[in-house]
Amino acid sequence: MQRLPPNQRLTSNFPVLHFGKVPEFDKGTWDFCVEGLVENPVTLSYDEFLTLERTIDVSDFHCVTGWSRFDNKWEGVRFSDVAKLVMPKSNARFATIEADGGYTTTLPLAELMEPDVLFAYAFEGKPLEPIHGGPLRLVVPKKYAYKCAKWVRRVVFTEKQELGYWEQRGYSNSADPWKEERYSY
Ligand SMILES: Nc1nc2c(c(=O)[nH]1)N[C@H]1C(S)=C(S)[C@@H](COP(=O)(O)O)O[C@H]1N2
Ligand SMILES: [Mo]
Repeated sequence: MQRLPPNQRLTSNFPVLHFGKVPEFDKGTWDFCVEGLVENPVTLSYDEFLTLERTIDVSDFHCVTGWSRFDNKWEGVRFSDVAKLVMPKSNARFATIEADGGYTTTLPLAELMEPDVLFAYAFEGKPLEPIHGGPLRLVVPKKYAYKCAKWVRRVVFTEKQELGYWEQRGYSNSADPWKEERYSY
């Protein structure tokens, strides 16, 4: 199978793409909250987050503007391991991921539970740089990268799907690069 999705071009550098400015990271006040339709909502400090089971996954990254980057080594915590901790209620179907600075994205839990979906705090063996989403970003390899929110602070489990920042602005909600789902019309 062709590894590069349709109409993408390969890049070997790592472009930086986001709106707004890179948030300051203060380890003393930073927290990660998981709430909504869960039995056991949690708020974790950065050090507490680091105690969760660690996973390394190498994956490809596809931006909807047309660049792709292969073999990115991410290290962090699987979404599914976070879900195990909070125990989603039976009516939870989606999650809204919220970042510092107001960026949001959402996905069905069925897709977030894939083993390659991580909340990543390290990249290529080093702490994730702030411009690439440090201290913590979501990585969803099977979707266009606007689903990969940088500077994640909060996850809310929901019954209905909300629309994320780009998804409200005409980008596809399903965002599958192999089907070239770039726009919502
Ligand atoms: N918080 C936040 N996360 C974001 C974005 C953003 O604007 N704000 N842009 C998304 C888009 S469109 C892309 S392509 C990737 C880019 O990640 P990079 O800057 O690490 O290459 O971040 C995604 N995550
Ligand atoms: Mo993007």
